Amino acid sequence: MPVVDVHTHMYPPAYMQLLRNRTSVPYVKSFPDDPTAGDRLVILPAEDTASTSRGRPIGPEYYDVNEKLAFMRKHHIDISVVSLANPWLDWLPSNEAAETARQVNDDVERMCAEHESKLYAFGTLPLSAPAEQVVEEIERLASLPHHRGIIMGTTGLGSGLDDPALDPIYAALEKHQQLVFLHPHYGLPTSVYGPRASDYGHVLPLALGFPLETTIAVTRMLLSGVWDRFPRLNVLIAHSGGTLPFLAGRIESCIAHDAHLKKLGKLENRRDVWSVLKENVFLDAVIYSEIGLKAAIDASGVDRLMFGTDHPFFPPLDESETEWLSVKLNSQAVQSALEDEEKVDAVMGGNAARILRLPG
Ligand code: 5CU
Repeated sequence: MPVVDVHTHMYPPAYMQLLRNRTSVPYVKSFPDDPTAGDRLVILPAEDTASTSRGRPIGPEYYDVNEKLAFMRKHHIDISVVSLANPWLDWLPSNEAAETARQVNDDVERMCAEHESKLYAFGTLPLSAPAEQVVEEIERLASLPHHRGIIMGTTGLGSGLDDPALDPIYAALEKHQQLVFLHPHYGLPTSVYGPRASDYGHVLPLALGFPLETTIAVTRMLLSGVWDRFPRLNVLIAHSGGTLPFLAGRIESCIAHDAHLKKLGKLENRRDVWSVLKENVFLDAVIYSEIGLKAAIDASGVDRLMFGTDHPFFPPLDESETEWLSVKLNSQAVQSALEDEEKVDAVMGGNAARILRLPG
């Protein structure tokens, strides 16, 4: 059974150039006040401040395919399904988005073809472009031999994933059976982290902002009836579903007790969160502990869970460490949550091979 990493990012060369040409988030640059820090990648809304949390170091592990392959060898990963890292193309002017998406997706398709049977990809969409152009790229991606779906964030066309203007895009994704890898980026408003937020590095936005952003986005999709209108739309939710497996019961209870929804007749004939979790949702196993992973397994089923690393994010702070702690925590969580070797193999790669049509 292959070991497959479904949550692993890159910034292909065409995208790196765009980041290097920019001076506002997202951008890559070195800072004259800290010449020893080298190039820094500044992508998160909360990290563009002159503090210890200003971006993170960026090196070839973010853009060089040889670094990806070396990481895979070191961690015994046979196949990686790479995706563009956040914030994707969300920030591009509308008139540049479609052409840039084609260039980035073609760069990645070429890279996968050069490493046959080792690299596959989730494509990226020009979400700031008109919906017809987004649909065109979905159709084009469906014909690229190494692409297995698309990655996107939680903002959709600018108003979130419950926006009815997304319906043609959901329809195209459903029609072409393109799996949506849903990934956070924006977190929560920085005010919730308080006046001492910069004392705490990136912990609050990454540990809590990311998963809550994802949970809110998926709940809005559910409340707006996306899965009632598109019952075959499949979503791979990052970080084991944010907090969705843990909060699903509370979400359902709040819906069942909501007088406003009842008055609008929205409590009848709707798909509940449990059925969506078991029929439309896939979860990665990027949660770093057995407890969170067990909740994900209980919510969606062991056959819908897929191993991931989040490489190149979360590298070891001590460069002498060879095996990455972040990877070890995720693979140990799979082992201890499941014990049964067949199920472990399924989560580590068998499920991904089946779901994403990868060499088994
Ligand atoms: O460390 C981070 O900021 C990130 C990020 O931005 N995106 C991601 O996928 N993981 C970690």
